[in-house]
Amino acid sequence: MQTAPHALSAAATAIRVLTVDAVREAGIGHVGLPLGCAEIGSVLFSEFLKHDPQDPNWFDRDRFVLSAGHGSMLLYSLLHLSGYKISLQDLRQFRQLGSITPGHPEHGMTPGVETTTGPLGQGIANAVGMALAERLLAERFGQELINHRTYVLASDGDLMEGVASEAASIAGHLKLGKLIVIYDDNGITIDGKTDLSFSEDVGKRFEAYGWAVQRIDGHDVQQIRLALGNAGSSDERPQLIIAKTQIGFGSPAVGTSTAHGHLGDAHVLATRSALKWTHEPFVLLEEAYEAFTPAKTRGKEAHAAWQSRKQRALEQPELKELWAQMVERKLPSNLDALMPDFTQDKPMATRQASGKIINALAAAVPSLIGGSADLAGSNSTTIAGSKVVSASDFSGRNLAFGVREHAMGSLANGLVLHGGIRPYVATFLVFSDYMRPPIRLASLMDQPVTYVFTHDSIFVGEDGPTHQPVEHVAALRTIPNLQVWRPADPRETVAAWRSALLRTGGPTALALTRQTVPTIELEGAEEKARRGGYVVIESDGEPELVIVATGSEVGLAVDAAKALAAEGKKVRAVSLPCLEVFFEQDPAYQRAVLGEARRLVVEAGVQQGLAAVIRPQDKFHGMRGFGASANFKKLAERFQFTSADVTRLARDLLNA
Ligand SMILES: Cc1ncc(C[n+]2csc(CCOP(=O)(O)OP(=O)(O)O)c2C)c(N)n1
Ligand SMILES: [Mg+2]
Repeated sequence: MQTAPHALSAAATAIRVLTVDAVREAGIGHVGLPLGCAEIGSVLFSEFLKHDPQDPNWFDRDRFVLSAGHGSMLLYSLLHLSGYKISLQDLRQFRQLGSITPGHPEHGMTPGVETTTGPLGQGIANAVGMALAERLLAERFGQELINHRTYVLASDGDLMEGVASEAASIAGHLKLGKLIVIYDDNGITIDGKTDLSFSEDVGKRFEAYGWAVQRIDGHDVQQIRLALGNAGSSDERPQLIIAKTQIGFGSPAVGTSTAHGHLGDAHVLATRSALKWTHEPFVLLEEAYEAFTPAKTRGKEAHAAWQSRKQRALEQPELKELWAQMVERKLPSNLDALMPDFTQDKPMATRQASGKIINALAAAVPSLIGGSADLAGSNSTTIAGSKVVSASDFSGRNLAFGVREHAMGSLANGLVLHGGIRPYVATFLVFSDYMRPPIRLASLMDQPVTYVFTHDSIFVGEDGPTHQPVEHVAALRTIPNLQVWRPADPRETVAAWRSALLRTGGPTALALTRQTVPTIELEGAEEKARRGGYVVIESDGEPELVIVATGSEVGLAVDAAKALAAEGKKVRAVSLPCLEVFFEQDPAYQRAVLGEARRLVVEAGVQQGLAAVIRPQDKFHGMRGFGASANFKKLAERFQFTSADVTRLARDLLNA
């Protein structure tokens, strides 16, 4: 249904005045995109977007992602006009402390904001994850329950970023036909015209990825309407609508990079007068709201119809259970019983243990869907007996991301934000840097993504220093709200996976070994590891020295403690698989584990991440530079990570 022309035009004007007034009130912000995309936003929200502003979490709503998060006033204005719980007062509070209208859209802060955007390229890549989630769930629950589109508004900067290319390439490959990206092709970025640095034919590029491409004038409502209608008429390929717009439309700075940010007072006044707007700031006409009234009614009806379809469908007990497990995130009550019992197994690499855990849980945790950036075998991430997801078959649970770590991380955010899926994604730990931006965003958005990072130290071996992480565990530990586990053996790996699955408020990174590690011989090691740190070997009496280690170095600490005990020394060995969890324990427990004696802290990585347990009187033994290309046993000798080395270092410290 078409919105009446006068109402559409009133809506576009309302977006423009709200934007210039809110940015002026804040003294900072971005007007260019909202002024340039006011028609696009109005047509999309009033005529196409399937949503129910009364329930921003309706599961089968269309998703809208403003990938160019700096244009947040466009989104806030549209949400306000559409009837979400964002008042004019909230808009007046744009960018103020504690407001629900922060500088860039933030997930969880504003009703209707699907994901946190601002770092360019992330939003469009998140949207690919959301569109993929839709297909995966539609396959499982049927089109009656899952059938929605994912819309994106992306800018020049978004499409310059490499992650957008990676994500668009996957979207084309998987033929995610319900993904519709509108490209705000205004030819301007902060430094000036895009021809300074950007001259490819974006349309041809996306056509080459397998997308359908349309080109329109982004200020012509009829063209916008036709293009969105076309895009929605076929689900065969993802859709790109290249909309030529004028940044800062209506302001004296139109078409220039000056319009990207905020305008001076004179420009604000000139813009208001060009729009023939004489009302006080934050006063709107009824006509502007009128444009969105039919969409509200449609959304409400569609939502109610969906509710009754859902009720009927979930009368089937299996579907009801699947809905609870996937959409409502219900975990099996016997999670611990499902975990593999490694007590009788021969020693193995922790990546191998992780693979066994994933497979042991797969049947009971259907939301667990994931994969690797072309290293599924090495990362042990494949769910046996399940297919690789492809354009023609979304029933599988193994996602082949190709060699695209950055997009993999961003897609994982889209998958988890969409709901219904507990994604895990994998690569070598050394390449975690390639996906650091989405890891940071998952942490910021409190989203439970699990990262399976294998080959976690120099003991990768012959692939050499390019493949040997030394600073990565430390670097991951710097990200707030990310829990980093470096388990020492299979049972600690169980504790790590258990923690990742039970976590609802943030992501978990698992740093897993390539090489076989000795099994910790301790009753109840898994339960103890759940606290993030525990005593593996207690000394006979008050310890004179405590050896603290993580991951593959715990075995060395154990050997050293035993060897020194034989010499009559009192040495305790402590395993610290997850610092973040350990430091959540009560202080008395932390003190009891770490003790007062001097510490030798051992981890085959750089020192920074362990600073919290290293006091001036303690000693760190780890890596001070990069590794080398050799067999891992030779590397252990070269970098002094043998049991004899750790025993000697401990003895030195005892005698110092
Ligand atoms: C990854 C990343 N790099 C840099 C920035 C800073 N930044 C914000 S907007 C922008 C470019 C603006 O150009 P465009 O994306 O075309 O938006 P427009 O000015 O047209 O609104 C840049 C570099 C950012 N937000 N994210
Ligand atoms: Mg631009």
